[in-house]
Amino acid sequence: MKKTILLFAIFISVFSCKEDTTKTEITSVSKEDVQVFLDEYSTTFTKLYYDSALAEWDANTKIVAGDTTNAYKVQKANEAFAKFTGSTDVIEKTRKFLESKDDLDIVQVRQLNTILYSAANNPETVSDLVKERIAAENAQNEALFGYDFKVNGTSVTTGDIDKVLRESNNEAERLTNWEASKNVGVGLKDGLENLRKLRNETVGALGYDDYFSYQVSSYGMSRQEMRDEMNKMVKEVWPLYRELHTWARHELAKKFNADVPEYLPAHWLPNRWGQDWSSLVNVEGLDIDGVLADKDPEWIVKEGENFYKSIGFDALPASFYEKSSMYPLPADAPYKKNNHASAWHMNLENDLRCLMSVEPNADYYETIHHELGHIYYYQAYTNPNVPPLLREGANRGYHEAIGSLLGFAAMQKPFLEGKGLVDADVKIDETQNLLKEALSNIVFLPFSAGVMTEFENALYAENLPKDQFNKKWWELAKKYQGMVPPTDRGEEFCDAASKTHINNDAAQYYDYAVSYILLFQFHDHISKNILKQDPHATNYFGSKDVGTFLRGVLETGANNDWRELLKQSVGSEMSAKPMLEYFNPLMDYLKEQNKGRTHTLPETL
Ligand code: X8Z
Ligand code: ZN
Repeated sequence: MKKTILLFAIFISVFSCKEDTTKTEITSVSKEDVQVFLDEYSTTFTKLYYDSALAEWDANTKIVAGDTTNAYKVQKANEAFAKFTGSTDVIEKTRKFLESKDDLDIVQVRQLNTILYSAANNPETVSDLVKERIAAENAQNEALFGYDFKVNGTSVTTGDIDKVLRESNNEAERLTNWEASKNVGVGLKDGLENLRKLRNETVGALGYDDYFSYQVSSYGMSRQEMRDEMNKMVKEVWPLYRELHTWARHELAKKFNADVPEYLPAHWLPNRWGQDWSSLVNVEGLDIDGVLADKDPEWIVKEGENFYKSIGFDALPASFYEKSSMYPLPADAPYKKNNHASAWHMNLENDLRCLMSVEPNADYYETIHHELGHIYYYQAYTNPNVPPLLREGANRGYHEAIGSLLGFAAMQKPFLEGKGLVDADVKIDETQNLLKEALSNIVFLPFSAGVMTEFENALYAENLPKDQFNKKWWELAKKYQGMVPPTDRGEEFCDAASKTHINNDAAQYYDYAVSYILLFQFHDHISKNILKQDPHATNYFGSKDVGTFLRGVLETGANNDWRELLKQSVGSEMSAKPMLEYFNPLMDYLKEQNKGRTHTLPETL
């Protein structure tokens, strides 16, 4: 996740200590009055935001068992941020100003709406609940990232577990590692139930039905509209997913010398949640893991930056390298850090940081591009035309799409060839390559738009009982992913909570589904209209035209409506069409492979 939103979501009125235009009775509203209010608000907001980010940064990069210093600092900083953003005085003034919205500039109106959106997460009227939520969020984060993963009694990193799941042919070893990866959920279940209540109750105070509806509202959509949109996406990719599922069942049964199972056992898949199966295929001549294995992690980071520089973006500021936390801690380090990649816009200015655990493999090659996409998005909208309150993506899905787009492009053969990472003379099997891409991009949608979205909808909006958390999770995994647990997983477990976002990026995972759809829309446009290359074989490297196009999308931040921006930039509405078109050539191959095989997933969802 990117960190801006998370912090936006967490807030004193220092207005009261100023001699203030904001306190006076508003009779007629002028743009100037509103601007004074917005400027004052933004100054305080930015300062408190930075304090919060600094405290959060420390709490996520050095988690010491039993140490309460970080928790205390996070609590203080986030309470100050909450008190300010949720102040009743701010809410009343903002609402009053919005009554005259027709007389204001659109950018002013959008800032006022952002103020109300932040306020809804932290209303002063329920300040005790807000404080309780801040404490609970921090405790959950510590329990998640301070957790000591153990395999056969030995501490391991999540990177170690991921490697086993990607590479091991030993089913018993896979099972032990998979189970070890889920044990973290056990200690998170009570916390998740408590957070569900606190999140729902805090946003409820300003009229939101539930926390899911609150998070979705930032797209200008209702809960049901988002669910419908997600459902539509899954339906659109379903025929292809169904073929991939059938293919994978047979492929994996062969690998493990087992009968073909009706559903995919979760520990057979090369990812803790079954969200990415791409490492099932190794494309000869395009072995990125092989190429990267002997590189330093630093090299991978620099390669990511070089790509962005090549299309016309600036070098990263020196402070990025000084302040980021890029590499994994050893398994026996006396403290832990957040092991899930994130990008931070610390002060909504130029303090930009990544928190990662980069290792030299294809997953991290993709992830460094993803995180740098957030960083370059931050940098692009940090300009005088975008006020601090609108220094966000056009929507959260856009923010996730940009870096994933460049990560995707940096895996295509002409790109790798141009960099000398693969041999130009080697012919690769295009179908296998497309299959590998589908195992990442298509396979992700039933998980993101289906399992994650429907689980969080049930959790927040349908009051899913605690003694059904695990049952629901696995029902959804079976329905959408065709995946089942290796053994019965009772309610003593909370497997959903092994996924970072369930704990600390709540009710937002559809952002990633949106981002994959947008990615293919952007990629289609760039390939066909800018590079004039086949979307399956592009080389973005060095193209200033690609950089100019992307900058145009990024530099306006949240000044505009995201739907309009999409129409302006790629000329169409949000649509899975480019994605489906991209993978269409794979259907024939998969049907041929699956001839005579039984499909265990229904034809339509
Ligand atoms: O969480 C992330 C990013 C956070 S900035 C690394 N992603 C999702 C995940 O890991 O589940 C990227 C794609 C999906
Ligand atoms: Zn991200």
